[in-house]
Amino acid sequence: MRKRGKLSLLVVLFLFTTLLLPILASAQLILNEEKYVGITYAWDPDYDRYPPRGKDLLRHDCSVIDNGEENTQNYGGGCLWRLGASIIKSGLECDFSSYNQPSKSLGCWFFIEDDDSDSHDGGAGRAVLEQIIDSTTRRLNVEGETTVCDSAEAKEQLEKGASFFTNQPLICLDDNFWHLCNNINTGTIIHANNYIYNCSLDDIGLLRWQKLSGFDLDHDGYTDQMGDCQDNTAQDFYYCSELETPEDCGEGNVYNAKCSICIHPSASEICGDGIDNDCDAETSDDCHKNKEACEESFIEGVSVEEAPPTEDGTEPAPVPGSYAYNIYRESFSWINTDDGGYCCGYEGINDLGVLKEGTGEFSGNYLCLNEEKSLVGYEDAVASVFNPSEADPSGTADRCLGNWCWINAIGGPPGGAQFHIFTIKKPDQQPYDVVSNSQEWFECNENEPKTLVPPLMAGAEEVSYLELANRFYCYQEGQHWSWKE
Ligand SMILES: [Ca+2]
Ligand SMILES: [Ca+2]
Ligand SMILES: [Ca+2]
Ligand SMILES: [Ca+2]
Repeated sequence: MRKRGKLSLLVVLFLFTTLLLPILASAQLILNEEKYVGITYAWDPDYDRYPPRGKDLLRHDCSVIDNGEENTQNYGGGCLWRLGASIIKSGLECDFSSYNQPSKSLGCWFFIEDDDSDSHDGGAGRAVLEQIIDSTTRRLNVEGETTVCDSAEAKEQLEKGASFFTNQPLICLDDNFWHLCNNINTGTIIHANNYIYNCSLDDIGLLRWQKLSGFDLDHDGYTDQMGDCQDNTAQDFYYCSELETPEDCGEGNVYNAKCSICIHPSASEICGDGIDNDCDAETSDDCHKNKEACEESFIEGVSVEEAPPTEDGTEPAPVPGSYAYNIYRESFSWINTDDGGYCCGYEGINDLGVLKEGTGEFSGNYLCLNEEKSLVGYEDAVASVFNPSEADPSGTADRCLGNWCWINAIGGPPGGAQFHIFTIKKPDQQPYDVVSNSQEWFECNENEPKTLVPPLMAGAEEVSYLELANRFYCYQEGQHWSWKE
């Protein structure tokens, strides 16, 4: 690797780690991890605390409190059990020890402790999937068998469905855990029954698990109604089931990109795989119509400050920056053309010797070459065209990324390609030469004129281009169409 290449790689790495990672991170889906294996709700019927409606569930962690002690201190309250917590309490007649793991059937454990003066008794049941307990009065819905110890009240509560209340909502998910929405984890999402629930504040400032409209069958965080253009996992390849979250897809992983969980509006476009990876037709899957994907370069995001104002006056959403990729995971060289552009090198060996007219900032007549000498013959004196200067105010520079280069006929700095012969050596094909008359490239083959077309510009710095052009003759030399001086 050349020194300049190393330096620019370091610069890119520096930018990536310091500036870009936070931008990328904001695009990621944040799953709610605040989860509990069970809820205990305690009350004391002897003290007329039944039913406990209207009392907030206490959200302290039962797992860190001595067995049995918490309930006598928290009549009418409750607490949350972490996975694997010790929940065998002295005085309980039933064995609740297996309840420190999530249920094997869909649903989440809910305990009711009848905390009266005789003994710690109570019962356990399984709340249904999508059961929510929050500041709205909702009935507890228990499915299947309940386990009850010496407490008709607990049984009644579990089976008839009592109402409970909390300002920090809990919801029972597909993973059979209760997930907590609080002030710290607003913005997190979770899946239940292929719906998305979002922990957020409602319009009167109460925390809610809010159900988003539409389905999210592939669990990528986007419902069909939020712009997921591929949500149907039924068409997925077998290996896609190993991907649990969109982060598992990996940046620019061409193999995983075919899975529906990796196809959504925050995904990066990978040109050439036949998939609209980011559900946006503007970022083309055609590598000759997608500059960033051709070059594998970073697309700048839009900050809140830069974002255009919204119609309804709400805060505009920032657009995170992202990379674009191509299926070969290689950087190719790009120019704009009248029909969009062309990605030199994307077609592999077929791109050797491709000629295109660049437009706009890429104006000029360009030849697509690879610096590999087994593919392109050239003199060492002109090797610098494969390592062009980065800053070229004239806009006529040669353009290289990786081994592939667009070489401008005008001859970009420092040496310039004009009047130098390049031999296109495609495997299994007759080699031929290409030379620039300082304006345009000319191939030497049976269809081309025998002498080089003189350029319109007579010359520069006491060099006569006309004279130079006149020196070149095209003829067949054995199996090689050659320009000769
Ligand atoms: Ca989806
Ligand atoms: Ca999807
Ligand atoms: Ca694509
Ligand atoms: Ca796209």
